[in-house]
Amino acid sequence: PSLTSGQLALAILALGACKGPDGISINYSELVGDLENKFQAEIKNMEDHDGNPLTSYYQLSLDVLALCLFSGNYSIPKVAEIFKPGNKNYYFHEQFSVDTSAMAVLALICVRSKTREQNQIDTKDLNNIDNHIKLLIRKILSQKTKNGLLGNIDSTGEAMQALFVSSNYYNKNQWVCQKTRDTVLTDISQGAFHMPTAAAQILPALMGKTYLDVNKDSSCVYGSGNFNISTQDPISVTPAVSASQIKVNYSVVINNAKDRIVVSVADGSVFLNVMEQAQKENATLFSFTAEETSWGPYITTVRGIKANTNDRTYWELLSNGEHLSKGAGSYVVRAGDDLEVRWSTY
Ligand code: B12
Repeated sequence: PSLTSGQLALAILALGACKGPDGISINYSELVGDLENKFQAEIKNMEDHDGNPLTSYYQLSLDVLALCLFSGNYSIPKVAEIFKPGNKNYYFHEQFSVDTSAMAVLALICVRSKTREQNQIDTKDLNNIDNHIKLLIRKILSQKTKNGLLGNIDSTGEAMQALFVSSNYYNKNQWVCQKTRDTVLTDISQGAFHMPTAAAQILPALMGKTYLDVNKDSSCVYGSGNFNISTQDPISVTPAVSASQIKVNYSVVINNAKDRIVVSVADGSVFLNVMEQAQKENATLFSFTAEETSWGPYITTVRGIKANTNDRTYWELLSNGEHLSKGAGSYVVRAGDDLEVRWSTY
């Protein structure tokens, strides 16, 4: 009961992927039944709260993907309706989320091919789903960077999977897979994927696999010897914290009110260490709580104010006015940084 819909969906996908040759047999029907209920609860929440799911579209996509692969029930017209590319849930602060839409493409491709095989889909829904996929892929490709990344380094693996399974929806010359792959391989040796979740999200694409493969009868271990990405040891996966101290500015911003403090932390510290130090020095202004998640500590409350998916609020992390693409547990701060946690809507 404590799992969110997407966490359960991921667990089902993981169990499916681990079906070894000797076959641990798992009774999926109970798990899939639970997932159906959690997916319904997401839709109900959207109906009651201005289209906001309990979690996120990333998780709804995981739900549909797992239900599709593991023969669960879901309504195809509903899927066609909620996954419209213009939906606000594909955006955070008006920034298109490549991760979210990549996951949606995987789910839609699955629904399309499964139901088509079984002649279960009517032409209107099929056309809608086709159009959604086409538009989402176009938007993902529009987020391609000069060095071939799709969105940022942490969305690239999922976007690669989406592009693998949707090659009928774009022209070959719109994406040079090798360029993307080479940039990812270079970043591996620089420790970009030292977090298990980050590694798990990039690995399938590097193996030429996608989440649509998980219910195939493959063993967990692929043919040995053919997997040799990097022989180099990653350079410094966790930043070395040295004895010397640096000074950084830290502020909590709520609407137009800003409370600022200068704190001293050890060189090599991360954002979270700064928050802890500020809290130690002034618990009234700088108290916070964090929850451990698959990406590390997620800041849930600051000064008792709690993030809430129903009104799309959260604590945004910024440095020198820029939205960070790393979390509080991994962003290494530098002397003089202007760090900020800001009460925001996405
Ligand atoms: C949805 C989402 C959000 C939502 C979360 C609330 C919601 N409505 O669910 C919002 C928009 C609020 C959000 C905020 C942030 N996010 Co975000 N988010 C995602 C996304 C698209 C899906 C997460 C998910 O549902 N996973 C599936 C479920 C089953 O797994 P889960 O572990 O239970 O999911 C929870 C955590 O992932 C947590 N979460 C979401 N984002 C982040 C970021 C960090 C650093 C941490 C520790 C936790 C966390 O919220 C999820 C729901 O509870 C991922 C994309 C991805 N590739 O994973 C990015 C992603 C995880 N987010 C990212 C970032 C950077 C952030 C922010 C730090 C941005 C900022 N500058 O403020 C903040 C977090 C600040 C804080 N308070 O600690 C990066 C992390 C990269 C990294 N190397 O650390 C990702 C990978 C996106 C990307 N490609 O850059 N996020």
